[in-house]
Amino acid sequence: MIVLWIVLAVVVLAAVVVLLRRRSSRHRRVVVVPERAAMPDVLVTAVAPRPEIDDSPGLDRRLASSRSIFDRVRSITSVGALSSDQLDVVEEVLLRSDVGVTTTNALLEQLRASGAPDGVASAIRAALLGSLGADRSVRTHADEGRVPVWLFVGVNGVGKTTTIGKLAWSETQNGKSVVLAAGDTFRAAASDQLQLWADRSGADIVRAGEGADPGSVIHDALGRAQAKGADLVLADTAGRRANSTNLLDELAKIRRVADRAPGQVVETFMVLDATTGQNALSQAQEFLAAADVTGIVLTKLDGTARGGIVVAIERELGIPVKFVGVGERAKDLVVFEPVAFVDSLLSA
Ligand SMILES: Nc1nc2c(ncn2[C@@H]2O[C@H](COP(=O)(O)OP(=O)(O)OP(=O)(O)O)[C@@H](O)[C@H]2O)c(=O)[nH]1
Ligand SMILES: [Mg+2]
Repeated sequence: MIVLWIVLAVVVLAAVVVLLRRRSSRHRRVVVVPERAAMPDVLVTAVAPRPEIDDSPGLDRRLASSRSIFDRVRSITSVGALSSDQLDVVEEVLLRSDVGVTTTNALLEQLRASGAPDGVASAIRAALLGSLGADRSVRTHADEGRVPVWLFVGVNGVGKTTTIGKLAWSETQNGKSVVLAAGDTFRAAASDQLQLWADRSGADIVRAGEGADPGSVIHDALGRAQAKGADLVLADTAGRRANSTNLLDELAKIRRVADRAPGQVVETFMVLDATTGQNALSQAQEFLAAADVTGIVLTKLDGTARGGIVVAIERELGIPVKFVGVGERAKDLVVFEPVAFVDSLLSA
C-alpha cells in the first residue's frame, strides 16, 4: 500500500514539475521584434478636433412643413410643355407657399412661354434662386477704436431675445468675446431670459431694472465692451411700450446711442416671425425707416408651411434675409443660404 502511495506522489510531483517548466518556458519565449522604422521628426502636425455630436435634424426635416407644400410639384415628372392643369398646380403651390404674386406670375409666364425643359421642380428652383440673389454678408467689424454693435428690433414675440441668445452662443463658440445689452427694460423677465442665454453661452451681460432707460443700458454695455476689448455687442430692444410713447421713436433714440462712440452699429436686424406670413411684411414696413434696417432674421421657419415668405420678404422689402430660425435651441439659427434653403424645399 505504502509503495502505491509513494508511486502516486512521485507521479503527481512529476506532473507539477512538467507544468511549471512549461509555464516558465512560455514566459521566456523570445519575441523577435522587427527593426523599427526611423521616427519622423513631426508625428502629427495638427490634431483635428473631435467632431461635435450634432443630433439636430437636417434643414429638410426642420423645414418639413414648407417642403410638403411642394410635394405636388415634385410629383409632376414630365418635362417640356405643361398642361393648363399642371400650370394651375404650380400656381396654387407657389401662392400657398407664400412666395408672393410677383414671383409666381413671373414663373408662370416663363413656363407658358418655354415650358420646363428640365422639369417643373427645376424651373421653380431656378426662379426662386433668381429672386434670392442679394448680398447677405454680415458685418462684424467697426471702425478703428469702435465696438461693433448688432441691434435687434421687431414687435413683441417674434424671437429677438432668442435670436440674440443663439447668436451669443455661436459667436462665443467661434472664440469671440461677446457682451449682451439687455435693452428690453419693459419687463424684468426679458433681462432674466437674456441672462439665461448669457450663462449658457459664456457671454457677458449688462442689465438694469425694469423700467430703466434702455439707452443707458446700451451705453453701459458699450463701456463694458470697450474696457474689456470685446469683439461684439448684441443689443436687445423691447417689442412694445408701456404707455403712449412711440416704439419707433424709442428705437430711433436707442440706435443713436448705440451708434455713438465707442459704439458703432454695423448691423440692425429686424426680426420677423415667419408664421405670421404676409403680416410680417406689413409690420416690417413700419420699422424700416425708423431703425435703418440692414438685415432680416426670419424666425420660426420650422413652424410654418409658408417658407416661401423668405422670397416675398426680400423682394418686397429689398432687405436681405441673413439668418433664419428653425427651432428653439442654440443651434437652431442658421445663416441663410439660398441654395441649401431652396434645395431643402424642392429636392427629390
Ligand atoms: N419654433 C421656434 N420658436 C422660436 C424661434 N425663435 C424664437 N422662438 C420662440 O418664440 C418665443 C418668443 O421668443 P422671444 O425671443 O421671447 O421673442 P421677443 O421678440 O424677444 O419677444 P418680446 O421680448 O416680447 O418682444 C419663444 O418661445 C421662443 O422660444 C424659432 O426659430 N423657432
Ligand atoms: Mg425679448
